[in-house]
Amino acid sequence: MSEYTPPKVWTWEKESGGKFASTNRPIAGPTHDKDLPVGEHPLQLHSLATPNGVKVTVMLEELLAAGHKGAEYDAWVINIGDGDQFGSGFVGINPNSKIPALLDRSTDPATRVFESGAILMYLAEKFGAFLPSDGAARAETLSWLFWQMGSAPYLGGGFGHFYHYAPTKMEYPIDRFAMETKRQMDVLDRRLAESRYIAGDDYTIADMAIWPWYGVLTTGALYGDADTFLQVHEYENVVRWHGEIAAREPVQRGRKVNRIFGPEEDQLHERHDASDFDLRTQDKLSG
Ligand SMILES: N[C@@H](CCC(=O)N[C@@H](CS)C(=O)NCC(=O)O)C(=O)O
Repeated sequence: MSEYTPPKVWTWEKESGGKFASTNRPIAGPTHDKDLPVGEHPLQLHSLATPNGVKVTVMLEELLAAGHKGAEYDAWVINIGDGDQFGSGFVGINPNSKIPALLDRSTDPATRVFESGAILMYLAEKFGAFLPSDGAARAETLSWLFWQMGSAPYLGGGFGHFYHYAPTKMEYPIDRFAMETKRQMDVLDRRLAESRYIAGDDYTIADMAIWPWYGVLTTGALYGDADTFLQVHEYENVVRWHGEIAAREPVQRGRKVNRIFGPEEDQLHERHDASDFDLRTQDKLSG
């Protein structure tokens, strides 16, 4: 690796290269005016089926499957590759310009919620589901929910970025973040050796937050050959837990919402009604 001597003052002079070079900027705020669309349901989700987006669509599908009719929602695509996250309407509901973001129009005025962990908590509290109401069980669930929020940037922004997306491969950051990712997987593996779900006997928002990152990592679907590189099959309890959650029908539905990549039958770009899963996936629309 060639040595880099930082100048006294950092300046934004050139694109850094790599997959996200065109959207990365050192400033916040909107780049263009664009209103968000509004559907007929109280809950308006603006998102994409990345791991952070999938957490919320899985939660909404789980709530609906559990009979919470008030969880009906419209899901709209924010294509982060095209810079939709910098439109004025989206920045209005998430000043941090990242998916997912939710607008709850059942309150007056409407409530905006951003950060996937905050959205999961908001929905869990609104419907009284998937988050124990008090005591040690609630503390355990929130501890693991916030563990995910603090840990996943090392997996995604650290390991995934330098191992898979960075334009040149550098040993130092790959080594550092591979070590941290394996440590985190071991944390989960030991926890899941002692309990069925992350927070105990019950399936909670902690599982929904952690599964799309660390569960899906065991399948080889994240970051090229990362599953082999990190020998993820060794985390047997995480593999067991991943499979159990992957088999849930609401999870299978939630994973398709706002997906604009992968097999056409798994892509439901917008979701406005439960029947959309049968009628409006991309294979049906293009066939
Ligand atoms: N901590 C945030 C992270 C959200 C996040 O990083 N979203 C990514 C996609 S997974 C994004 O919108 N990136 C667009 C960008 O950085 O411009 C959360 O959990 O909601």
